[in-house]
Amino acid sequence: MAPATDPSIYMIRATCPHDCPDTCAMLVTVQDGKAIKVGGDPTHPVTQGFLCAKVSRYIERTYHPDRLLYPMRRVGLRRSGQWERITWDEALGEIADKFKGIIAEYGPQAILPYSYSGTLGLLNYGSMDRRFFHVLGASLLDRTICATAGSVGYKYTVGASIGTDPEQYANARLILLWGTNTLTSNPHLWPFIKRARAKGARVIAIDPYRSRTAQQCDEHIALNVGTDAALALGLLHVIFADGLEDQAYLRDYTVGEAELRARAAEFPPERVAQITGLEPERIISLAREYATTQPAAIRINYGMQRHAGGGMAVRTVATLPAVVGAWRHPAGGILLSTSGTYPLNFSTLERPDLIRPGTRTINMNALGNALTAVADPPVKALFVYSSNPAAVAPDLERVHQGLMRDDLFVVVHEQFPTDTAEYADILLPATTQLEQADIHKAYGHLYMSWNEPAIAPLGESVSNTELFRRLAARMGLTEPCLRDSDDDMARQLLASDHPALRGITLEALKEHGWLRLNVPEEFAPFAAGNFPTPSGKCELRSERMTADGFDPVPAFTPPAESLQNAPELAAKYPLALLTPPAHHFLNTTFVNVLNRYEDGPKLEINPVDAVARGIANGDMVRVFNDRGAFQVPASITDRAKPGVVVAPSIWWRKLTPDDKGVNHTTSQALSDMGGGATFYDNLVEVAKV
Ligand SMILES: Nc1nc2c(c(=O)[nH]1)N[C@H]1C(S)=C(S)[C@@H](COP(=O)(O)OP(=O)(O)OC[C@H]3O[C@@H](n4cnc5c(=O)[nH]c(N)nc54)[C@H](O)[C@@H]3O)O[C@H]1N2
Ligand SMILES: Nc1nc2c(c(=O)[nH]1)N[C@H]1C(S)=C(S)[C@@H](COP(=O)(O)OP(=O)(O)OC[C@H]3O[C@@H](n4cnc5c(=O)[nH]c(N)nc54)[C@H](O)[C@@H]3O)O[C@H]1N2
Ligand SMILES: [Mo]
Repeated sequence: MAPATDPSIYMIRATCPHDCPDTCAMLVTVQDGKAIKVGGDPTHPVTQGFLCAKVSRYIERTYHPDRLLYPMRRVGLRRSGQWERITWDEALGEIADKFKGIIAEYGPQAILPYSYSGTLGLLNYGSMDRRFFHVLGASLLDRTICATAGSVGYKYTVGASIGTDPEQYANARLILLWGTNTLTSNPHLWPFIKRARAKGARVIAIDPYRSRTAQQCDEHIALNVGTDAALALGLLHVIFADGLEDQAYLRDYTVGEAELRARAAEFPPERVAQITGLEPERIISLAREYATTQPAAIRINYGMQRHAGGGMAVRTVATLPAVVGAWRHPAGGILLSTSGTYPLNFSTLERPDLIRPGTRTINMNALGNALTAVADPPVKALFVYSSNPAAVAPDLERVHQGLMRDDLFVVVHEQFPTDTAEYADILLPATTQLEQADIHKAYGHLYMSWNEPAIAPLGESVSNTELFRRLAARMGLTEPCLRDSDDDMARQLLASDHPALRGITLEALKEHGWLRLNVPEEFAPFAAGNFPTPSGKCELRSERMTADGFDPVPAFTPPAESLQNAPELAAKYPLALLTPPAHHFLNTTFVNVLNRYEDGPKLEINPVDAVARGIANGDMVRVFNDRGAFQVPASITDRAKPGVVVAPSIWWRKLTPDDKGVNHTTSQALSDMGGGATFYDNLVEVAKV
């Protein structure tokens, strides 16, 4: 960009890398080689000139005194915090030697990469690392910790992660924020919701917890945890019973109407009221309001799918817009994620063709088992980057046992001394977004963007792509794609004849910073059918589901840990624990930098449940089940309804009272679809310490 009047001050176009639907376009002011300010790009239609409460403090994070700046080798006992600084040459040499030894003795599958969403930049999220581990022959990691249950469920109904353009929410007349805390986890959608409201739209939150978002809505429907599919079937029951469905849309653009009608008939309001804990009258009135207010837009996100029945819940809720014909309108329909709108060339980026046939896959949610119970071969080396599994993975007691194994070689590539970094044998310094190049798509809008490095890497930190280029060279791997530059890989990713990418070249992105996909301004993807399903229609009945062993018709699956499915467990552990993100944290990112804005780890508990246990506000409580326990102060509030306790998350263990986290109680059990995590399907008991 053009320099400002003082030539030592200039602005760089960057992109927020964090795991959030908003993927903001940022402007970074640099003076004498130092970043001094970050702001939201005022010209970007979704960023609209503001950054969230976290990323607006990105300068503080970048230059934080705790940044890891040099490679280090563990010298004391694991977790003793004793390190010695080593050179990159020594670090790479030691990793290469260890890997070669493990491969010789156990084969390459004894090496497990573990990464997730420290950055969503497409190069640093997954490119050179994937190529490196594929060529090596390492075990594959199934990256299922966040979104797979919902994505798979949504695809059965709609065909791909394509939905309502978030900018169109401004024109909706009714908005259901269903299992999503928009103000915290998707804040750049809120201005569009506010515009809709200014024009008279009503906004309803459907969430067991009175979240920050639910507090701001016109109405909050506090259903029981994990009962969304039952509510959706109840709404469908009323819609069909009252004849409020869009018959032409159903006839022309769906398959399975008869089966869906039959299923919905099994869910009269009285039954649904029992399951969801809502009044039958409210179920009836919500159904009528939804079916008769057009355009009606539903925003789901990933909250409702962190349950055993999460895939089916999303699949079921996603049938609603077709039944009432909401897809006819650009501002109607449903949005889970816009990911599927981007026709990017991921196979040239990640090179799955380099995977050796028969290579095993390890589900990242089962890390605890993988490190303690898997043989043939056992995991002998764990390489963690862009993730903090010692805090974010479920069943942390098992994860801890695994990470403490003397015979496990642990490498961690990090920006900060996280809980996971403490287990490392070799700790490598990672650049932040201001120090690395990347290319971005979004999962909550329709723009691509470029991230130009604003400053030189601090200390000796390197990006993920550079790390794996260096390691590949050091290990003597000769596959040519292991030498590609970041620009090479960005070009490979964009190489596509698809009309949506027309004009979106690396050069154009570097020049303009961000560009909208070539989709219509008034994007209404399914106004006239064209669902990317096998039938080309919205699949109310799905043959693919039958083939995959599921009920082909929308259904309600109660939580695995519920009175209905596990009465003995529910008697022992009667409280459902939810652990959604705290406002100033991004999973565990920012926790060390911004915890002063949160009032400490805590457990929100309803007065009814607190009194029954003799717990007063501020008392230290122990939250526990058979998997583990953690201690936090109790915060008595009716934001958590009776039977539900809420621990805003995810605190660094080292900042909690007992070095334990919420995930000491969560389970490695997987969701019905996609091998997803079940963080919110978690029964506990609470006692005063
Ligand atoms: N500030 C901030 N923003 C973030 C994140 C963050 O950590 N911090 N994380 C990012 C990531 S990785 C993701 S995946 C997204 C997640 O963002 P969201 O999809 O919004 O998901 P969660 O915050 O997990 O949960 C949202 C809400 O779902 C509710 N919920 C839990 N169980 C149920 C249920 O059974 N039914 C219903 N209807 N609601 C339920 C919770 O009470 C919570 O208020 O946000 C992203 N944005
Ligand atoms: N109980 C409970 N557990 C949960 C959730 C929940 O709601 N409740 N949410 C789940 C969800 S939705 C998700 S997505 C996962 C998220 O889990 P993770 O993907 O592990 O996300 P973070 O905790 O943010 O940790 C990312 C780490 O990557 C580092 N990092 C950032 N950028 C880079 C980079 O460019 N290179 C390298 N090498 N490192 C980098 C950051 O410093 C940070 O420590 O957690 C899951 N765990
Ligand atoms: Mo996530």
